[in-house]
Amino acid sequence: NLSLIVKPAMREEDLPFCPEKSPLISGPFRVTFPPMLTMAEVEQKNTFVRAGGRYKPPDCESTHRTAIIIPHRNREHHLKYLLYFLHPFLQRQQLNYGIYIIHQAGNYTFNRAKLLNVGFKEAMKDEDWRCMFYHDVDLIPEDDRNLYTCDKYPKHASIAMDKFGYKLPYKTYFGGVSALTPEQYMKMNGFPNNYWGWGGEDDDIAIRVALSGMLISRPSVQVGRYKMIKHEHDKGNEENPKRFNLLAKTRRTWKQDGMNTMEYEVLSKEFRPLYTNITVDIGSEK
Ligand code: UD2
Ligand code: MN
Repeated sequence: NLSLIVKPAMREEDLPFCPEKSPLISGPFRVTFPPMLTMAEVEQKNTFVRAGGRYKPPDCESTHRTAIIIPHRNREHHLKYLLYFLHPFLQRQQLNYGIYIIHQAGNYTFNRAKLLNVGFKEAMKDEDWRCMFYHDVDLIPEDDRNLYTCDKYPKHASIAMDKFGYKLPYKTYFGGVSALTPEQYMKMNGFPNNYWGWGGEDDDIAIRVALSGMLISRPSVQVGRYKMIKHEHDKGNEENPKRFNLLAKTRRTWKQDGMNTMEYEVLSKEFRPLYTNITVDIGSEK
């Protein structure tokens, strides 16, 4: 009887769980930018990544499902370098992950926080993600002990950046890279939709965390290290002069503005080799 000796192919459910601490993690690594790198080369280095930028460890079942949400417009050059470092970084952590680029359509003033809201909602339609990383396109982690998993409280991960001398610029700083579970995100009604242009939205998010009764979790300064790719202020993302007024009102407005009120239209969703690209019309300031 052949069925006794022919071993059925290994099914996914048969994989053992990955160990609590990944054996592939090695700590700090050097971040330098190969000058001639092309997206095609980054793709060739990452043939294990499935369409839409999805990955699962081949030999064990990950206990983590993390989506990376990246607000984007006109930064393809940075995106290429981020993907070059981030895919291997996440794979060394043995995560089940997906990378989403939320691309703002049109030329109207940029709105980072609203794009992050769209990213949350659209990514959750794909899969029951347990953790979302909200990630600037130009920040490269420098230590793979900086785990891309969620904590008991909303996590601010980019606490030590080269541009701020590898320390926090101020105590409640929440910009750059942060991570929330869907429950934490819903508890604070997501992020504000009304910060058009540069600045303030990260402080608003930190205020929402506090107003909804949560604390901020952080990795250690040795581990939460990032390099920011140098850049000028973008056209279409000028400093938002209204940010101070808006921040003064967050306490009164957070329940009426956020996850429960965002309006947008998805123009396209493409499963590219190293990421899912969602192009969205988020409208303009009312
Ligand atoms: C800081 C914060 C950032 C955000 C911003 C104020 C750091 C490292 N980050 O970033 O989280 O709070 O201040 O809004 O301190 N983007 C585009 N195209 C554009 C404009 C912005 O893709 O035309 C995206 C991109 O992902 C970028 C992010 O928005 O990394 C933040 O914009 P930035 O890098 O110009 O601002 P920066 O470095 O002052
Ligand atoms: Mn930046």
